[in-house]
Amino acid sequence: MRLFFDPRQLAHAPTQELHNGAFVPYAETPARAEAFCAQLHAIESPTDHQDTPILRVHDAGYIEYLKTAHARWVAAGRQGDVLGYVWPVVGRRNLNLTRIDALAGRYSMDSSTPLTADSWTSAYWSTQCALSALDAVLAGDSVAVGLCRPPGHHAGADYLGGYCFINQAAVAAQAARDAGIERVAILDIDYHHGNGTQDIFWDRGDVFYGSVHADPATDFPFYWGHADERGEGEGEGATLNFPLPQGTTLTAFRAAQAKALDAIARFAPGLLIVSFGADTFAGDPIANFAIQTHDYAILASDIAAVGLPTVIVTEGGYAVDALGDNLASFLSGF
Ligand code: OKP
Ligand code: ZN
Repeated sequence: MRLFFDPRQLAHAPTQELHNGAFVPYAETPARAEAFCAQLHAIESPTDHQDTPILRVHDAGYIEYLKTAHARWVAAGRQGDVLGYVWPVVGRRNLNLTRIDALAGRYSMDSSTPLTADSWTSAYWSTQCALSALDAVLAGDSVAVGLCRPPGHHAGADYLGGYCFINQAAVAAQAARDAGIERVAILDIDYHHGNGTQDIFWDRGDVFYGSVHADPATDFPFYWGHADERGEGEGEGATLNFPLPQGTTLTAFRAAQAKALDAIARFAPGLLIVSFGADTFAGDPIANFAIQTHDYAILASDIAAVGLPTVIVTEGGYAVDALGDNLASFLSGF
């Protein structure tokens, strides 16, 4: 199984995030990626696919913002990381404003995702890992892994949020479409709903999005991931959400994943992309499910049993000391 990681993914390192009204240490640390790598062998450097596949999914103005936001922040006399504080409420006009604080609101969905001078570089190489894993599978491997950090599933076409800047799963799915695969399915089993991935493919019938996650009535990102969200237009029925209550253990999680996998099998894709988050782990510090380390191998075997060529991209997982074991257990199921 080929695995891809680039050390430039470690550079992005915000110090704090706004959480429940206070600044707390940032949970999505470079140490997470070091934990992946400590446990895995023969990790390869990704191939550089440039910006083109990223721009197939993300808005050009948004990508320009990611590249320049920190320099604009410094030019405005600020210190520390870029963080917005005013958001255009849904329905406000899309004005062509240039002040950094206006842009920070325009291009984000939350206040938990500080942007540093290195965020673009780390997110860029995280995305190249997903694209390189896709290359391996397109060349005939049954499964390959992008060790993606920062993660991606909360990032939409023109917004960052939830520790995410570029949506690796979405960029890989679109690249697979562009390589001639007619239908692509994305299975998202991070603790949090992947609102960005859902938004990107909401009205499309060629990319299926199925997610098992904590009920957004109680958990981030709140405004997406409810069971009645099923896509629209040509995408109607190609989005499926399985929200579960806090405290969920393997049995209920596995049953929900089985429903998502049934729908994926019926969709008959040429490729499966798995957004894997280990924040469903019982010991995760910012999440509330109760999956055990050895459970991940079982969940992965169920996915492998569907028999689809599979690209795995990593999303969340914040119990750093257990992260390597949890990922290794998951990969062992393939
Ligand atoms: C990203 B991924 C925690 C506040 C909530 C956002 C959670 C993003 C999770 N301090 N912050 O889906 O694992
Ligand atoms: Zn998560």
